Amino acid sequence: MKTLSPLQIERLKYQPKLPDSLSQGINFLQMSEGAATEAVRDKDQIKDLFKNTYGKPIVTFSSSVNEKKSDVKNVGVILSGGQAPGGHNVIAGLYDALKNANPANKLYGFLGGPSGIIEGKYIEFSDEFIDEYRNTGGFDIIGSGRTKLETEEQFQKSLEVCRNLNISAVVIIGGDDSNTNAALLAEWFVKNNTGIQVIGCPKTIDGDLKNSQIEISFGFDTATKTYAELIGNIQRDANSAKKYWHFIKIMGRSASHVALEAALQTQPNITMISEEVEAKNMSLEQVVSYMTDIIVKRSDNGKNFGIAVIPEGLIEFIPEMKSMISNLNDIMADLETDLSFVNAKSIKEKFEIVEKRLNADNAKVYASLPELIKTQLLADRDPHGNVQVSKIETEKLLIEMINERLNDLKSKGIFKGKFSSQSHFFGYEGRCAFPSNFDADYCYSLGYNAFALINFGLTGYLSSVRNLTKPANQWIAGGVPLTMMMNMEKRHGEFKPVIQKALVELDGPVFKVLEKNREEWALNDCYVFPGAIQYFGPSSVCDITTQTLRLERENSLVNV
Ligand code: FBP
Repeated sequence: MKTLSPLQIERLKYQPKLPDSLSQGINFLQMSEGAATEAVRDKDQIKDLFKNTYGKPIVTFSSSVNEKKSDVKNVGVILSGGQAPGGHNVIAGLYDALKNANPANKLYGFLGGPSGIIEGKYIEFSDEFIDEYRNTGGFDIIGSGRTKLETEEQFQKSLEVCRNLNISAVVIIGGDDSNTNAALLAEWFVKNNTGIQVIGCPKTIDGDLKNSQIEISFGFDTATKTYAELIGNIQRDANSAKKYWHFIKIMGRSASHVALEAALQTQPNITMISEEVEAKNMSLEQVVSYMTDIIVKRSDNGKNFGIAVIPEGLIEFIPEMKSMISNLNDIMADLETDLSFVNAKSIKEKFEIVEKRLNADNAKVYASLPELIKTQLLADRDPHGNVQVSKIETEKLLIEMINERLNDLKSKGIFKGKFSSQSHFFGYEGRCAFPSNFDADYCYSLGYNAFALINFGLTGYLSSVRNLTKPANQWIAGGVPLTMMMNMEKRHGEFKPVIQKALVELDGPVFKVLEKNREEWALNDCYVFPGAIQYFGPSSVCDITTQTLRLERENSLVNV
């Protein structure tokens, strides 16, 4: 028998909130359509690749007094990519909507991510099964995976599996790469007249799947609050012991939204933002100088301690590293099958092979790195051809380089203090936390809304719930065509259609808060201690959104 924690028992009873438009029931909805849409970039190429699903309008739902009955439907759902708090509630919302539309409808969950639909591994959901997972973190309800859906053979197999189960719609819950899969599958299903619809749901703690219609991806709220709690705790420890510099790397594969949000919530002494490093063309040496300078100044004020927040993706945004990693990604695609590399007798031999293949400038950068980092850079790429930045210990690289720099300054009599460091990586700690009230409500609404999109016969759409800084009943439910978010990018050495990532905007309101305050935060101790996420209690504590969402919505010109 499973033992449940007291919090889990209480959370199972929580009834997530829905927008008013959806709460009248799934059969009492009407849909309004906006104008035709265009891809965010590379319009002609995207239009050509998505002949059947390109250019569809944005849609919005409102409640209706007229009942819209629909045929019995079987739907399949896939959790794809990294875990994000609230995934279980997306499935619960989808299930409740589907059963609300017609109790004879069925929901199947494909196991282990997109590979589940190819291999025909699935379960059928029941009330009892779903009820065990309501408002819980994790993706363990059906598991997740990072298999890329892109080949004709994979599409054919998916079709066979859907036909066997009489599935007429598939919901893919994922980030930018997973929703690229959703767009490709939707297009293929239409092109081949299968009658099977595909709907995406915006998931990722990284917060980089957003635009005017997708205000935030789910999981960002809970994950950033979890990291902010941990950073706050470490700040209190640092401020008590006054003996360590803590270097904290925070998850977020490319964009720095997670690090930025956690920094606004806690006000650490140093926050690096990858997008700024790239825009200012800062070299690794300059990044080290910037951080060392703050450490020396604090030490001059008698403070040999502090907190530095480093986004996980930083290494890929330092221009010389970016160029080297991109060159490395291309050659790794070949080296994975090159026997001289695969069977190399030592790691040093692998370094030599890589340095010979990289162009001269990139080889120099690669050769200058510590062995630990050189080895980590050779780790397997993810199925989308990306280097796995979570495996690169940038925080340790920076500590090593700063230490060297401080020793040099010490020998010249410039640095007179002490430097003792601790390194941390906060990532997996936040991805499966109990969803905050915001994520519990948002995810449930996204899932519920996904079925509304299915019921109106749409395909190639992302479930969209907007107006998120308002109470949930005022949220706006609808759908955004996936092709609207796409552009062409290089993957595995080839240009492919992908959903564009939303990076931190340096002229945006969120970054501006950091920019305005960071000098003060660097030298004075302005630490904020957010504490743990609260699920029960005053709304001023339990229902606050992230600062990112609040600042972006306050400054948004989009009229919702
Ligand atoms: P998604 O984009 O799939 O949501 O995953 C994001 C993420 O959590 C990143 O922040 C991190 O770099 C990566 O997943 C880690 O992946 P893995 O779980 O495969 O180690």
